[in-house]
Amino acid sequence: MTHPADTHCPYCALQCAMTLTPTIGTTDAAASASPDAHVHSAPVTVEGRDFPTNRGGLCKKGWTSAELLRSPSRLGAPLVRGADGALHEASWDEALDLIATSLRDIRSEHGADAVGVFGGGGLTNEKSYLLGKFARLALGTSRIDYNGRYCMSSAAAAGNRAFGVDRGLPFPLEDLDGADTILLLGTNVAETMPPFIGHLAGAQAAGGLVVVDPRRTATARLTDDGKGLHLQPAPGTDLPLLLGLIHVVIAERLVDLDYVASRTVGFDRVRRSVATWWPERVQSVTGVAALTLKRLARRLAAGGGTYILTGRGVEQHVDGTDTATAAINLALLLGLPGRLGSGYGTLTGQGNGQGGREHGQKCDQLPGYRKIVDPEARAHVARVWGVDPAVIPGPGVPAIELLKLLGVPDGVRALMVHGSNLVVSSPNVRDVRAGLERLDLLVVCDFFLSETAALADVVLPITQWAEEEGTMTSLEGRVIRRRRALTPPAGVRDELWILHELAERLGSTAAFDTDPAVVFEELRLASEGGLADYSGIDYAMLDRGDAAYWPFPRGSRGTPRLFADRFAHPDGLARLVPVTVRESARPAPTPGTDEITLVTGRLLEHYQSGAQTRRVPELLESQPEALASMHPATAERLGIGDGDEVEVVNHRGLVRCRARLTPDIRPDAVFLPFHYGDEQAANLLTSDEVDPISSMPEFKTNVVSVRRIADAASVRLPEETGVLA
Ligand SMILES: Nc1nc2c(c(=O)[nH]1)N[C@H]1C(S)=C(S)[C@@H](COP(=O)(O)OP(=O)(O)OC[C@H]3O[C@@H](n4cnc5c(=O)[nH]c(N)nc54)[C@H](O)[C@@H]3O)O[C@H]1N2
Ligand SMILES: Nc1nc2c(c(=O)[nH]1)N[C@H]1C(S)=C(S)[C@@H](COP(=O)(O)OP(=O)(O)OC[C@H]3O[C@@H](n4cnc5c(=O)[nH]c(N)nc54)[C@H](O)[C@@H]3O)O[C@H]1N2
Ligand code: SF4
Ligand SMILES: [Mo]
Repeated sequence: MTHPADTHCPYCALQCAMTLTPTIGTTDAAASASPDAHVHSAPVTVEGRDFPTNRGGLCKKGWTSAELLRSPSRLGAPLVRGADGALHEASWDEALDLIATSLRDIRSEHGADAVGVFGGGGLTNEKSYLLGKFARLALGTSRIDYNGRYCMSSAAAAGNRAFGVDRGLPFPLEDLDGADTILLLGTNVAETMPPFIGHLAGAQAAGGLVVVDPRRTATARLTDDGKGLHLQPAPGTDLPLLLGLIHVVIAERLVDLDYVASRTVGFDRVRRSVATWWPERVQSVTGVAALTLKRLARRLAAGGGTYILTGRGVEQHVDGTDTATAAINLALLLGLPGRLGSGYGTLTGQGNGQGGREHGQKCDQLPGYRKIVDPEARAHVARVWGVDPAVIPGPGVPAIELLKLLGVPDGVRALMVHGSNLVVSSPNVRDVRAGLERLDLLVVCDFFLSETAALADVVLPITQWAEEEGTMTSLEGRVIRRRRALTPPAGVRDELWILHELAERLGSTAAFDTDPAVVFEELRLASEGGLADYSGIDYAMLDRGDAAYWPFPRGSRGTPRLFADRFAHPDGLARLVPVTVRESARPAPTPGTDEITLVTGRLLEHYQSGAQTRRVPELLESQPEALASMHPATAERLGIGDGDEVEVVNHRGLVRCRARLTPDIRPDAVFLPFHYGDEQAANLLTSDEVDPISSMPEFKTNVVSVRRIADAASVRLPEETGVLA
């Protein structure tokens, strides 16, 4: 293949459009001649392409994404753990036969539910759909869930509860351009989706950009002109903050009463539930001044186009669903959802974080965002699959519960991992690692020997984005095409082919096609009539570049904007759901001790567990290690200097890293990115307590102590030692 391919970035949900042009032949010579060979070794060049989400722009990760195609650490053959305990290269037949034999043995000895599947929000729609079908039919297990549980589950639960449907942005991203006011709750888009900030420019110019984050992030700094607002509440206090905003909106009669009466139910109960959250009380809990709260409420109600958007900062908590619900209540009382030029949304994270949560990777779900317990849904999907509905297992368990079942009696004996480096990205990873080590069989499909793959019994090397066809659904709910630009290396395989081969070896009679176009045709049928209906979408229309927003029933033109006339509940009305602060839900630092709150999140240069971006030299060089960001006042109190080696520690674990002092974080918090593995994994410290509604773990606020490592001088870099001397 030598012609350019129009596709999208392999990483986040913004799905920036890019053109890949194969350079094989020319770059080989260039690479060997260059002293800086790795920079030129990508077999395709990457160019940003004009598209509504990115308008030609890409971030550093997108620009460098093609380097991984020929990374020296890319896996080129299946690996099987030998009697010596090490991984050795094997043929595809050997590896697949071994997996199928072990799975059959485990199933006959312990039952079908002894096999678990862990999927990912980075998989194409075709892969996620087929993986869900593979679990239910080829393995016969109910135990499938995925890493979107760590990502979108709280926002999804809140959206389903309020609106009856979960599409992250129920409007095209470009709608934000005309906004007067945008409230960003716990999202740092300037680092997590850099081209996104182009859509904030209008609100910024109008003085209406409001960022709520305990850190003064790159996004918060967009308000530095003094016209916008940065609210820096205590970590984990967004729920009281939002209840306070609702209190002011009601007290100052800013509620859109016509909208509330005609489009919602539940106002009275919400009104009662916020009665005691007067601004001064909110100030004492959150640290945000009562006057600021009032000013913000008035601005949000002022009209002229207001959007409220949430990110992981408010959602990844044990009360994340309720916090997202409070944000939705605020939006509904102001009459925003469904009104042209205003709205509420959540920013989906992973490349296919939206489509990946619609077609059956969730433990309680069938394709088309159908409920696995719904007899009609089962009958419909069973018809498409050509099976008796009774053979489709019932609901399984969400990710954290699945991981707690690893290697325990009556639990899971074998796990297949597709698209997650879960031993770095799950909460409380020490326990997760122990669980993976107890398994009889761990199979990981990946391009690299990630920290999780390194623990596997069998590792299967797969094609990367530029080598495969498929579809993704972006944060806008828009279905787009991933196109193949390159022939994959000889030793790797497409994941659809792997599922097909395994299903065959397991004796499944259901269809597991290897052609993504055929799988998509089946997905269309399976999703037909569901909430996430793709039945009217086909590859030809996507190849033309048509904007395909779901629901897209056959014969329709799709739905760029939801909720204009009705919400997705049977009566068409949105639900205002009263939520309350559960004081005991979150462990807080013990007063009088050195404990502070650990906040975790992302850096611009790295993606997720870092399995990919830590293998891109340019990205690794600019962020080579985890740094614990602390306020200088806190550091001084603890006797910690900039660059000192520290231990961040709690009863779960310990992270060794260096301190970075910055006034941009609250003095009661320390920030760690979660992009690093082994002893720098932030998730050694995070709790696997979950939100009771969404099963989202508490990633964002945990209690830790930070200590200077006494002999820090011996580990300082030479030049720094010089400065100190
Ligand atoms: N560079 C980069 N970009 C990415 C990713 C990546 O790994 N790296 N991952 C993608 C994915 S999967 C996702 S989900 C998105 C996530 O995108 P974001 O939601 O923007 O990312 P985070 O950094 O996890 O969290 C956002 C902010 O929440 C703040 N925060 C922490 N605790 C609290 C709190 O209690 N309240 C409030 N209000 N804020 C809090 C943090 O300080 C942080 O700045 O990014 C996507 N894009
Ligand atoms: N402390 C803390 N922890 C967090 C978060 C946080 O904010 N704080 N955020 C959470 C969030 S929002 C998320 S989304 C998770 C993400 O965390 P992970 O689930 O670990 O996601 P990735 O690091 O993207 O891992 C994806 C793996 O699959 C591989 N891969 C990529 N594409 C494919 C594919 O098509 N098929 C297969 N088989 N493999 C593929 C990659 O090489 C990589 O090894 O982390 C969560 N963990
Ligand atoms: S913002 Fe997201 S989609 Fe765009 S280039 Fe960066 S990682 Fe890729
Ligand atoms: Mo995510």
